[in-house]
Amino acid sequence: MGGNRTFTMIKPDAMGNACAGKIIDHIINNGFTLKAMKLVHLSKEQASEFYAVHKERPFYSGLVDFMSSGPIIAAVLEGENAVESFRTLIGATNPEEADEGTIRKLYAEDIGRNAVHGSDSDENAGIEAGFFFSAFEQV
Ligand code: IDP
Ligand code: MG
Repeated sequence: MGGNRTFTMIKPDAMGNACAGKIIDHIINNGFTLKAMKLVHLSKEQASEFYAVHKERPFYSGLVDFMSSGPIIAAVLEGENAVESFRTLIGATNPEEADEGTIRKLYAEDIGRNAVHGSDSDENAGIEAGFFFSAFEQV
């Protein structure tokens, strides 16, 4: 079983659709606790750095443009087996393939504008949380 922390972002599409509050409710109602939270507008440089692992992928420049197009909410979440259980809660990357009731099924527009980010490993959860929050900002 994995660790008890993961990292999420509410992406610009969900912020612009007034869905951020509903998504935060959904996360908390499914047993996660907020350990840090911040509203930020990433620069293109910051979004490029955050998603650098995808820089060879054809969707990279569109992803960077999208993620720097408006504010996001970044948050650290605590919950049992957090990385895996949060990815189950958000659903598949492509909302057309996401299970009913998942956050992406409910709120995402398409594979590019897919409402939320969820870390894919304990290691990346720590790295991604550190991108936005210092240790003392995480309760
Ligand atoms: P994940 O967010 O479900 O972990 P990743 O494969 O890590 O998915 O991709 C990171 C983000 O890049 C996705 O959430 C999505 O916003 C975007 N993305 C991934 N694949 C595509 C694609 O084929 N077209 C457009 N955007 C994509
Ligand atoms: Mg990913």
